[in-house]
Amino acid sequence: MAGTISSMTNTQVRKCALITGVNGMDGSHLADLLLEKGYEVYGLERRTSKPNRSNTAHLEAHPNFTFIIGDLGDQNSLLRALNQSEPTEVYNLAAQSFVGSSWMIPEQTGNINGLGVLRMLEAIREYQENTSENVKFYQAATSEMFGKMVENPAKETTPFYPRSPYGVAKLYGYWITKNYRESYGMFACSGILFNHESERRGIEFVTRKITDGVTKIKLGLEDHISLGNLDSYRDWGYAPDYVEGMWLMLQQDEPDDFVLATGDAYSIREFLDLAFKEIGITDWSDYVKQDPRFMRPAEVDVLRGDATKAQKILNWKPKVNLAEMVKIMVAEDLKRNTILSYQLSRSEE
Ligand code: G4F
Repeated sequence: MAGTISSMTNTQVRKCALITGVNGMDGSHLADLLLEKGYEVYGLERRTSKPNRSNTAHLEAHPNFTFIIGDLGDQNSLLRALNQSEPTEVYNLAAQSFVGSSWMIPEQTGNINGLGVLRMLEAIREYQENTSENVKFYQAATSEMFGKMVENPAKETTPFYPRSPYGVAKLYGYWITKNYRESYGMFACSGILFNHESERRGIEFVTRKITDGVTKIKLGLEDHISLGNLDSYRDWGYAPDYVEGMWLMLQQDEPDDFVLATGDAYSIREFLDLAFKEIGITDWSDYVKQDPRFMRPAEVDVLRGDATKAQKILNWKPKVNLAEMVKIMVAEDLKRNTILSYQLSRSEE
């Protein structure tokens, strides 16, 4: 049974969120935001021998935050999580989130990113039937569904053309969310988010790989960064701005789908320019090697979004621009890698 926030009065509406994928970049930023807003927050994490809580360690002692074990691959665990947390809002952010790996594990990607959404929707449907409670549902859809970009910039009405098993699976998640909204009247929304990054981004993604790499080069820990295609373009925003958009979608009177994007696309080369500039290097050609291992069987060359609808209806706008975000990410990686460098030098003494 869910607890109550001690400061809640009888007239206040209970605000309680269940976040799947809470240990990821978006999940952890969203948990921070909702706790600040006075929510009770439950974070679903998979059972592993050692959970990766590098983004959520600071929440362990928070009085209004609770971890729950569960898995999008296990229907009963989702219903149990709903019964335990009694949420008013569910944010489904758990996924096999790395596009590059989706060619190696296409079946698992389809199972979690596609059928996992169905399992959560079914669990919510059953929970609502059993309790007569209404639960609002957010599905983390993605600009990867646009893939080959039939229209540039892409908006909510742009036809989809996914280019990876990841994008195809996410498209199922998007459509099943829409279908449950239309079939059962559920308050279910998809946020079609273009790339968004932060200092909490996993190291396998290109932005964080670069900011981590340049700081290691500065500290003499590495002499180059190995990358794949440098000529793709992405519309990169700052993740804390984007989780606010997720929350706004669930505060509307009617459920709907929204694109969140900055409207500007930059190449990997331009990202490299900005990151190397932060450590005082203008010509990075000697520090970057192209490695075929990081090339993809099918590439999404350009992603650029049009968030006019979100701006009009949600009053949502990104606050942090790319150069500011790169500055934040490089500064954080520099701090972390300076500690690492110190620890390495101590262990060698
Ligand atoms: O950072 P990436 O791996 O992100 P990608 O594939 O755009 O996916 C991210 O954004 C999606 C939203 O559009 C999300 F749905 C998804 O979950 C994830 O958050 O790659 C960005 C670009 C690609 O074109 C890739 O080919 O960078 C290129 N790239 C070049 N070298 C590299 C590398 N990507 C990675 N991960 N590693 C490289 O060494």
